[in-house]
Order: sequence, then structure tokens, then C-alpha cells
Amino acid sequence: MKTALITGVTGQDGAYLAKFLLDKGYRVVGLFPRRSSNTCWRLDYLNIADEVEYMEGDVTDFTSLLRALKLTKPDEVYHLAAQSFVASSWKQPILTAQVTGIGVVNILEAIREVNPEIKMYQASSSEMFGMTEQSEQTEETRFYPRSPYGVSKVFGYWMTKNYRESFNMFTCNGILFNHESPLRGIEFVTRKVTDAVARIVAGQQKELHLGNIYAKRDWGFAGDYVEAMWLMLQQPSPDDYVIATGRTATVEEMCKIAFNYVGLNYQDYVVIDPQLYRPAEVDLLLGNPAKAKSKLGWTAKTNLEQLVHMMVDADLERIK
Ligand code: NDP
Ligand code: GDR
Repeated sequence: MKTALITGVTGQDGAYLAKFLLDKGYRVVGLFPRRSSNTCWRLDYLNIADEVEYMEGDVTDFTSLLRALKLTKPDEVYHLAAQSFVASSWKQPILTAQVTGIGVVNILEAIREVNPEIKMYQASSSEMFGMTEQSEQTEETRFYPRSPYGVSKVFGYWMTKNYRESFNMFTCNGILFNHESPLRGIEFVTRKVTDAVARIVAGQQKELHLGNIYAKRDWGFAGDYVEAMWLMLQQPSPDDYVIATGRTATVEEMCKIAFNYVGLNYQDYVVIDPQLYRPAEVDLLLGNPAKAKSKLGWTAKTNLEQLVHMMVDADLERIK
């Protein structure tokens, strides 16, 4: 039986990945930072909270990572923990750098110290491309991050690559484009929209305030994307991969799909609020997942309409 240690196990991806690995017969250990209230709602939703083992630790506390690795002896580490909300990264830039950036070198150092044979997945991001000059982004596209979050992820990306090249460690970057689900945090735009649709249907909300609805994103389903993380660590050698659907849509188009699904016109509810504009924006993300298809045999299974409908259904159910 293989053991996987997941940092960020209580997050969207951590929950889906834990379920995926448990179904494969793994022993799954989650690094669990001390919080004053319950953060296990996603693991509860997937009915796996009791099947995961927990190790208290925080990615900014190197000693807690050393201890977690020594005690649990994982074969694979999936490093998902981050301050992952781009908009917050301008409000808490130093925390974002410490958690999302330095956290990566903390885990790499801890692995090097305890057992450099442990395979490691780093949750890199399409936000690293930022103000891209290319209409379609691949593993070769230059990075131009546009937020403290994106800058921190670029640091983590290069550290992961550097430890592979310097110490021959099995470390992989998954450059994942936006992926969503019914377990997405409410602050991210897709979930904000689907939650609002459900509340409007229930008569609990009248308007939906949004920022830049012309931003384009390549949105996939988180449940599909966690398989790609696992596949990267099963290859004969470590590498970096773009994981995306290959289709882009504006926030406005995404709204239209969500409102149309319940027979409403988004234009009757959406209010543009300039306060929600970001200090610097990423206008267009569109991934080319050709390498993942040819090397990992991975493609996205869920299209944008299916994804949005799934999220609206889940929010309608919650409102009930
Ligand atoms: P979430 O924000 O849902 O989850 C983040 C997780 O990190 C939570 O479990 C959180 O714990 C944990 N965490 C935060 N700070 C610390 C800390 N100091 N020590 C230990 N754990 C911490 O993110 P997602 O699941 O959506 O994303 C997973 C990873 O993938 C992140 O690194 C994100 O940046 C990256 N990514 C995500 C994409 C997406 O579209 N979802 C796309 C590309 C990359 P708690 O619950 O206690 O707050
Ligand atoms: P993103 O996701 O920044 O791409 O990062 P988010 O859903 O927050 O924003 C997507 C786009 O929508 C625009 N937008 C709004 N966004 C939010 N959150 N709220 C609004 O009201 C709103 N109105 C318009 C944004 O300006 C943006 O252009 C996500 C995170 O999961 C990162 O951790 C991950 O690395 C990237 O995806 C890939």
C-alpha cells in the first residue's frame, strides 16, 4: 500500500485528490494546520473525513513538515497548500509569499532532508503566464505574473524545477488552469455566480455584483484534474505539464450559462462593481494540453456547460 501526504487536504483539490487516492487503495495523510473552526466540510461532503489520517502542520513551519514526513513516511507528496485567492494576494502579499512561495522550498527541503526518493507534485498555476503574449499557453510559454500570488507561484515553480536538476529529485510541476466544482470556495467567480443563481431562484438575493466580466478563463472540473496530478508521479521520469481543457470563455459567458440553466437572463441581475476590479488583471488564459494528452494520456472529460450545471444543481440543493 502506498502512502500519500497531501498538504492543503481541506481545500477543493485536496478533497478530490484524497478521494481519488483512497479509491486507488492509498493510505492518505493530510497535513492539517490548526484552525479555530471546522474546515473539513469538503471531506465531509465526499464522505471521506474519517478515512484520511491527519498530521498537524503548517507549510510555513519547516519543523512541522520534517516531523510529518518522518512520522508518516510517504511515497508521494502532493503539495497543494497555498493562499490561493488571487484578489487577497494584494491585500496580504507577504503572507502569500510566505505560504504560496516559501512554503514550496520548505517542503522541498524537508523531503531532501528526510528522504530524497519521495516523489513530489507542486501545484503550479496558469496565473504564472499572466500578461501573456501568446494566444495559447504551453509548457514553453514565458511567465509574466500579474499578482503577488502569480509571482509566488513562479518562485515555487522554479524551486521545484531546480531541486529536480540540482539533486535529481522526482519533482513535477502541474501547470493547472482554473478548475472548479461544487466544492469551490465561495469567493471564486464561478461559485459566486452559481451560489447567486441558487439564491435568486430561492428569492434570497436580488443582484449579483461582479468585477471584470470580460476576463477569459480556461475552466475545467477539479475532479478531472486531480487524476493528472497522480499520473505525473507515475511516469518513469519527472516533468512539467500544462493541464487545461483547451477552451476559453469570458466570465460573462459563464454567467449566461448559469442563469440560462434556471430560465433567467443574467443581464437582469448582474451589476458591475468597479471595486471588484483587480489592481492588475490577467485578461486571457487558454491552455494547450497536448503534452499531457500524449505523455500522460490525460484529457478533460467535463465541458464548461456540464461543469456549470453541476455547480448550479449543487447550490440549488444546498439552498433547499
Ligand atoms: P483552496 O484555497 O481550496 O485550498 C487551499 C488549501 O491550503 C486549504 O486546505 C488550506 O487550509 C491550505 N493552507 C493554506 N495555508 C496553509 C498553511 N500555511 N499551511 C498548511 N495549509 C495551508 O485551493 P485549491 O484546492 O483550489 O487549489 C489547490 C492548489 O492548487 C493551490 O496551491 C492553488 O494555488 C493551486 N491551483 C489551483 C487552481 C484552481 O483553479 N483551483 C489552478 C492552479 C493552481 P484551510 O482549509 O485550513 O484554509
Ligand atoms: P483566478 O480565479 O483569479 O483566475 O484564480 P477567480 O475565480 O477569482 O477569478 C477569475 C476571473 O473572474 C474575474 N472576476 C471576479 N473574480 C472574483 N473572484 N469575484 C468577482 O466578483 C469577479 N468578477 C470578475 C476576475 O477578475 C478574474 O479575471 C484561480 C485560483 O484558483 C488560483 O489559485 C489559480 O491559480 C488560478 O485560478 C488558475
